[in-house]
Amino acid sequence: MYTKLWLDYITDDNGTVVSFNDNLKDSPIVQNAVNELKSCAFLKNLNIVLDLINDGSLNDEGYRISTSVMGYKIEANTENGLIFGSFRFIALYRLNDGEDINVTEIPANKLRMLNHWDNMDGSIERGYSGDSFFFKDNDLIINERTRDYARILCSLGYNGVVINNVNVKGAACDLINDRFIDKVRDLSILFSSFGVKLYLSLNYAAPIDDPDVASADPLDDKVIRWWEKKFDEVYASVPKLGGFLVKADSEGRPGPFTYGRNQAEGANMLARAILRHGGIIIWRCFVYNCQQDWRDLKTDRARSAYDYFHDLDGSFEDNVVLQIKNGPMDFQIREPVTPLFGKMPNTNQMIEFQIAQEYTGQQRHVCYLIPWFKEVLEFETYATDKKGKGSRVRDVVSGETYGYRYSGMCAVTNTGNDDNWTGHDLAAANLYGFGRLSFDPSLGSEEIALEWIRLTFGNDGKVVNNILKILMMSWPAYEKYSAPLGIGWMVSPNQHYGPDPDGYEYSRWGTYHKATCKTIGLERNSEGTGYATLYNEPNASMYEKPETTPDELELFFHKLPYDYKLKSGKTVIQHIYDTHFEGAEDAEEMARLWDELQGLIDNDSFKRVFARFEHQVAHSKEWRDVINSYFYRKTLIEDEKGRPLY
Ligand code: GCW
Repeated sequence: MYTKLWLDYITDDNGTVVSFNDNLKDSPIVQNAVNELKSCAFLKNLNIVLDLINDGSLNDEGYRISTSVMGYKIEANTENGLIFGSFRFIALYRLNDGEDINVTEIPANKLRMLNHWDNMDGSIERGYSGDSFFFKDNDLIINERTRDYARILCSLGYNGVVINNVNVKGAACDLINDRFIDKVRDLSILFSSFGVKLYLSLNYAAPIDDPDVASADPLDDKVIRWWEKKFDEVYASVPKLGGFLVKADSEGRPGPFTYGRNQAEGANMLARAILRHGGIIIWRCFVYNCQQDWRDLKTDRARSAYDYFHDLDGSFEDNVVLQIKNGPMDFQIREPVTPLFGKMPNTNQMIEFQIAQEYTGQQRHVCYLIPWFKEVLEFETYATDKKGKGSRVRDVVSGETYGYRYSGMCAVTNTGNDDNWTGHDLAAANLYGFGRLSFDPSLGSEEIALEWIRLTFGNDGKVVNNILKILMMSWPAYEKYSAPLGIGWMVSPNQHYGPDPDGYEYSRWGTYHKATCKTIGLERNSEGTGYATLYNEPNASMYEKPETTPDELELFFHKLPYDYKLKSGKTVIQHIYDTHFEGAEDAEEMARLWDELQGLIDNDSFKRVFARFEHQVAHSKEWRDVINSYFYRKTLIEDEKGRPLY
């Protein structure tokens, strides 16, 4: 039986009385909110009022929670606001031990989404928590677990979910056909009764299979009419559908390039066809040449999203949102921020993160990613032509900088049908944290971690302290023992797990570190590939020279000799040795902190994480040794501290 994560509090009747406006009595959303409040074991004999009001400042999904002698009141402009507020009330009540609660919370981002890479056969691309709980044997499943998942999303304020892989294959093509449409409708109704919109990934090439069309050219009338008719049919059955996510011209997926059209022409064709139904098209910018030759020194994969999209600013329809990965490569442990943020004033954008730990330990290593996401969101883009106040990444993607119509944050999710949902029990902190962060990017990563720990493991001081320490050490530790200084990609090909310094070096993916016996790195400044120049000033100048580039990104931007002195005072090679020894020690320290919790937390959870740490400790040593040996053998430079190298 699967766990209920932080929603593990259901009781038959807690004696709480919930009252609400008469006209809400048939609302499934309010019904779900009331059920939650009345069946939460922590809320004994309370009086709670749910009140629909008209207060412009609360927007569509915000809420106000207040306390008086009469009890508690949750107010919102919409039913969605009421249910988000109800779940939040439960969390706050538990965290504050029943003290007075007086808060007003309004989500900063319009779109707060999870993307599933679930396939209809039940497998999950880059899934590390078992199989899909949406799909099995080419069928769509709706059961108690689906409902619990909707509760989990709602409890964090997520308001959108894409249930199928962006690489749309096989039976998934039928999700918009008669075969599955009734189930898709049922699922959309279930999710919307928890304030969450359902979205699907779509196969851009679908009309090719219709013999009367046999094309996917976005400017072909037949193709246009095919999509119009398709969306009419889909929305007639599934009126609550949010829209579609599209991966086109990427890693073998078809797209407008096949027909000599650009990305805007492709996206707009779909956007116009879906407009009358109120749907949106989320168009991914993960477009790059994946047939590169490692000898080609001109093509730089890091530039590609920018090169394909930047000049199209202003030419996308208003119901298109560009979904852009946080970094220019692909979810590595460290990358600079994608330079498109803050450079497209007239095109809706949202940011895509990955909480599935594809490159960050695959949910076998603990890696709390929220501190990393915070750094990205706080990055100052020095946006040009800004219309609003701020220009940090989080201002851009919240729509503040440019007043985007649609924008926000999404993450490739880390969930599956494992009993604990996320494979590693501590990976649930990323599912929790990403939801909270997309609701309120001003929250601190420690603050979020503390909430999650207390709601999951209780308030014991040692438990809270040790898990907090583990979480906060985990991302830096992983960075220390894996690929150094922003270089990325030193992983086993395809699998992306475990050290393999040359695993991607001579491949077609455009992911090179170019290590020789003298230097490492690829020059990306104005004399190199020019990538650094794509940023607004002063970022472009900062990345232009090694002396001003932050240490942690030094090898992303520059080709440097191993004895180059970093700002830390260490040489590149000594930094590599030191961090790799340290990282493996950190893994041991985290395991030790966990061991201290035996008897203080649920034993099953203790044992599961204990086993993962046994692996992590051993695997971090393997990382340390493989990386250190690689560089020692290349350079023959000894460790200053005399530690053995092989
Ligand atoms: O990092 C790559 C992954 C692919 C993924 C792709 C993408 C869904 O290895 O598995 O495909 O990114 O983001 O589209």
